[in-house]
Amino acid sequence: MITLHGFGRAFGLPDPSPFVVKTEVLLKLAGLDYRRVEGNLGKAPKGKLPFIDDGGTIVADSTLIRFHLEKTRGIDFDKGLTAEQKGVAWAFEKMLEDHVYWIVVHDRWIDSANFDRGPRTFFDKVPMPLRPIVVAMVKRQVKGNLRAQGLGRHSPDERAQLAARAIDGLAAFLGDKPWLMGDGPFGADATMFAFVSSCLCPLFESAVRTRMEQHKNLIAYRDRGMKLWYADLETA
Ligand SMILES: N[C@@H](CCC(=O)N[C@@H](CS)C(=O)NCC(=O)O)C(=O)O
Repeated sequence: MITLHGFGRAFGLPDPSPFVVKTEVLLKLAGLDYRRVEGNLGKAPKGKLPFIDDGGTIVADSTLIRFHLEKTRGIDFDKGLTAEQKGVAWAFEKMLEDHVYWIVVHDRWIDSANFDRGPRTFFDKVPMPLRPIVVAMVKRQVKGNLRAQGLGRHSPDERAQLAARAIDGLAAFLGDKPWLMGDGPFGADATMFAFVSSCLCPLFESAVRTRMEQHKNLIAYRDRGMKLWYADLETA
C-alpha cells in the first residue's frame, strides 16, 4: 500500500497543495491502493510535500512520483498520445506548475484577506505566544521565494496579465474536449485538474479566479474531475 504524505483536506479542496492533488489523482488514475496521511514538512526528504512511501521506497516530488509509478507499475499515463501531443501536454503541465503556481501562492499568501481566510489556519496548532512569530517568519520565507522566482517583483496588474494569458491559452486549447488531450483523462489531467480547482477555489478573491470563471469550459472541467475523483467532497 502506498502512503501519500500531503497536507490534508482544506479550503474545500482535496488538498491545499495542487501538487498533492495531482499526485492523488495520478494514484486514482493508476487504480492503485493508497492511503493519505498528514505529512511533516520537517521530515519531507526535500522539505516539500507531497512525497510517497511505497513499501519503504520514499519518493518526493509529484513528477518524480509519476515517473516512479510508471516505472514500477508499468503504467503509461500518456498511453495513446503521439510524441507531439505528449510535448504539448507537458508544456501545459509545466506552465501550470512553474508559472501559474507562483501567482496562486502570491494570491493566497501576500493578499492579507486571502491569507487570513486560508494559509493562516495552517498555524492554528502553533501555541501562543509563538504563533505570530512563526507566521511572520514563514510569510517572510514565502515572500523571499516569490522574489527569487520573479513573479513577486511584478505589480498586481502585471501578474494579472501573465495569469490571463496562461488561463486563456489553457481554455482555448481545451475547447470543447472533455480532457486536455481529448478522450482522456491522461497524466496531464491530474495536473490540470489540480490547478484549475485550486484557481477556482471560492475561498480566495483573485484576478486568476475571476479570469478562470469567465471560461465555462474550465468550470465544467473542474466539475467533471470533482465528480470522477472527489464525489465525496463535491457533496460535502
Ligand atoms: N515540484 C514539487 C513542488 C511541491 C511544492 O511546492 N510543495 C509545496 C506546497 S504547494 C510545499 O511543500 N512547500 C513547503 C515549503 O516550501 O516549505 C512537486 O511537484 O511535488
